[in-house]
Amino acid sequence: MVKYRLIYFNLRARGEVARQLFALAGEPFEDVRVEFDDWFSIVKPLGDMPFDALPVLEVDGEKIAQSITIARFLARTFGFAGKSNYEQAVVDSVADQYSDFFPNVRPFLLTLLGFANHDLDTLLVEKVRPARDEFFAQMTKLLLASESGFLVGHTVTYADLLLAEHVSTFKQYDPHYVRDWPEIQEHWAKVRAIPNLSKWINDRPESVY
Ligand SMILES: N[C@@H](CCC(=O)N[C@@H](CS)C(=O)NCC(=O)O)C(=O)O
Repeated sequence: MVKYRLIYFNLRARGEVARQLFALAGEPFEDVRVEFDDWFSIVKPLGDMPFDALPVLEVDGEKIAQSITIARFLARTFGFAGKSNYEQAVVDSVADQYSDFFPNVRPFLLTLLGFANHDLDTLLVEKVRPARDEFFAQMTKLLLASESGFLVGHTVTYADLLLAEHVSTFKQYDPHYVRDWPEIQEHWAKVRAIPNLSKWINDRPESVY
């Protein structure tokens, strides 16, 4: 049996989609959560992590870095990456689109964690919401064309997890975040209702985001 260790911080952030893929697949994994102090004083100086950042996934001791690459690897391994070669490409394109969108919300998230010092309300109005509108319009187009209610094809993929997890994070701080986006709200509810996932969400450790 393959031994998986996911090494990250006690955050959902860039580690959560990988954890959710394990939950969806019902696959055991070691959920290693490094304290920030230990990361900076002990783990990072060792130089053992491929690009000196987390998350890192160990597969029988072999390391993989980059959160989207980890998610894609697990999704392909467990069957949540799209059913055909074409579907896989579309799923990957959604993940890339999410990566293009993410820098717009990153300062907000860094401020929440205390690693930056911006005014959250200003960021929400001037940066996050305009970027959200563009990204949600793109995702809504996919959902309106979908027969299943998932972004691509007929089953849940890691692209659905990326979108739903983003929505969860920002609903916490902006209760009306999806008010004007009914398809995104419906998609979020559909993804979160998947039994293995909703069990994980209920049982997982608490974290800021
Ligand atoms: N593009 C990378 C970014 C990795 C990254 O920036 N990780 C942050 C936490 S979310 C980190 O390890 N920060 C601590 C450091 O850089 O020392 C990914 O998606 O995995």
